[in-house]
Amino acid sequence: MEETRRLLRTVRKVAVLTGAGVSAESGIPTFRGPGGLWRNFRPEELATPEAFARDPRLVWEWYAWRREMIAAARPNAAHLVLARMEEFYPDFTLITQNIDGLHHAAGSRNVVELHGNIWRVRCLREGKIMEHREVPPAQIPPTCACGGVLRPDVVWFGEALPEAELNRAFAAAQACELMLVVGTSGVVQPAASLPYLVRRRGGTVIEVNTECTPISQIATRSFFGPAARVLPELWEGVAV
Ligand code: BJW
Repeated sequence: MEETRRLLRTVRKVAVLTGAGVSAESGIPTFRGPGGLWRNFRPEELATPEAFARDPRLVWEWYAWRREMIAAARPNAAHLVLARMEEFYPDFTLITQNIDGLHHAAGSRNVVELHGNIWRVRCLREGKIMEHREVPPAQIPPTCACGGVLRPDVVWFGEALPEAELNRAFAAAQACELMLVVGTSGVVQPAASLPYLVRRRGGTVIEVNTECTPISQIATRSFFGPAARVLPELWEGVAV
């Protein structure tokens, strides 16, 4: 751990990739693994455009349930340390697959939300994107002023990621000296390819996860334990 702290003290360009595990200790279930969201729901029934076309009500009920959990959640020690890191490094990009907005709530600013945000909706008729914070939504599925059906502004399987965010994520992976990969199973593309890109360029990849993942095979170092404990430990004494 001391060696990694030394590295964290010397590098200047840092990227972070987070997944559901970073919010686990805020009480938000992960997708895969024990208690994961996919254990009780089939992704193809809920997180695809086809599922939404077939049964928008069912999909919205799932998102309404998740909104309730997220609305009650607060950033944990892992989110807070990542926000402090941003103040320390001259070049810092936080790439997240999470849609819960907890990195912003913790004070992070340069955040790339690869899979969208649960507090935004998109009108299926006009394509307009707007903030929508009703918990629970007054109407399910909610509708736009134009009469179109609103969908959560998140990225489902088979859908393209938002171009600007994807470009920012690849640019950060291309430029960073070190990437911290926190709480992701590393199986969903294209996000999972970012640490591989860093390693191919000769950069350092530090993983924090409760379990071994495919990224552990290529990581320079993996620290196994809950992010809200491991990240503050790693950061101890770095920014003095
Ligand atoms: C802790 C912890 C603690 C627990 N501390 N750690 C190449 C090969 C094969 C397939 C594909 C491919 N390229 C694309 C695909 C298809 C697909 C894909 O990747 N499928 C794989 C599953 C096989 N990808 C897509 O479809 C993507 N789109 C795409 O590629 O489009 C191409 C295209 C181009 C042009 C036109 C059209 C199309 C889109 C992917 C969208 C993913 N969407 C979701 C839902 C988002 C909305 C929502 O939240 O409802 O995103 S799925 C879900 O998985 C969610 C997550 O962001 C994502 C990643 O999950 P994550 O964050 O890693 O969570 P978990 O649960 O998997 O892992 C948690 C980890 O934390 C575990 O490791 C735990 O151990 C750990 N942990 N507690 C630290 N306290």
